[in-house]
Amino acid sequence: MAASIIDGKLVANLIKERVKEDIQNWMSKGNRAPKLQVVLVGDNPASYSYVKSKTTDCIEVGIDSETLQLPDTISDRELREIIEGFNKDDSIDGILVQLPIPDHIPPQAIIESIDHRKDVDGFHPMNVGRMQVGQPCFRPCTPAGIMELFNHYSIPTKGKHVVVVGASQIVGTPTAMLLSREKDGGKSTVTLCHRYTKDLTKHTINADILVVAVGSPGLITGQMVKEDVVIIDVGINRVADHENERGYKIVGDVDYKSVSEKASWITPVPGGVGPMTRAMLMKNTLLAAKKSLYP
Ligand code: BQF
Repeated sequence: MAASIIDGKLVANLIKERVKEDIQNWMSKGNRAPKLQVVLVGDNPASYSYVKSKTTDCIEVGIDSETLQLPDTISDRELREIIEGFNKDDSIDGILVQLPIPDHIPPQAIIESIDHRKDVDGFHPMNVGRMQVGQPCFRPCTPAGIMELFNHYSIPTKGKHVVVVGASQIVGTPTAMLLSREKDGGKSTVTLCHRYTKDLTKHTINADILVVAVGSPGLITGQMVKEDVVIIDVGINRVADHENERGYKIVGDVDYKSVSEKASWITPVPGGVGPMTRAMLMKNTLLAAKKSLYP
């Protein structure tokens, strides 16, 4: 049986539509528009295009946004001073530093310099810690988007065996956390695999739900999964494709052809998890403006 498609683009549009209505409602009560301050350091073309798409989303839903572009020669201290200025600026609700940042700047110090009440990416230790203990917090956008997909398609997670491949701070680890949690979580049994995992198939073959976020094109093949598995493919990889006019195409970490023959549900790449990440940023920015998480 061929897998049903988890249409992230469609669900993201629904979420953005809801955020847009919420913002109109919020503003009709005399509040100003939410504002997102984006910081882009250096000239990584992928980062530039991610920022561009986020600011387009802002316009679509009615969030004011400003992007500060900084040279990659900026120092760690200068960048932190700029962020501290944004922390103090009452006209700014959310602050987003587009990652990755240049190698000479330690990202953790930058993340921690953002006021956790404006941390719409949900990477600040205050938000990470509060998420673990089930307190209101900004949830990181990709894991939160994945949870929304299960919710929208009524895909049960309770008591399921979820295998997460990739233990990154931004995707794998918080996804495993949210899925394993009882309160507002997936209530799943979670296995978290990473680069040191021996015999990956031994784990993936047991997954009821498989989340893959490693950045390795086609890593997961049909032989590595069981029949009716639910596949969440977070990978975004550029591979050469001469049939495409750009000379490349974007593929996930899952070999779509062989895996979709066995899966019950699968996220496509593009158009699966990626659009959800963007939609959840809009949701977090509205939450930041309402100051409901941290009154
Ligand atoms: C899609 C990101 C790696 C490193 C830094 C839609 C996005 C991607 C794909 C997107 C990502 C990945 C973002 C699709 C934001 C997700 O249709 O498949 C949207 O914009 N993303 C980012 O800001 O920084 C990254 C991945």
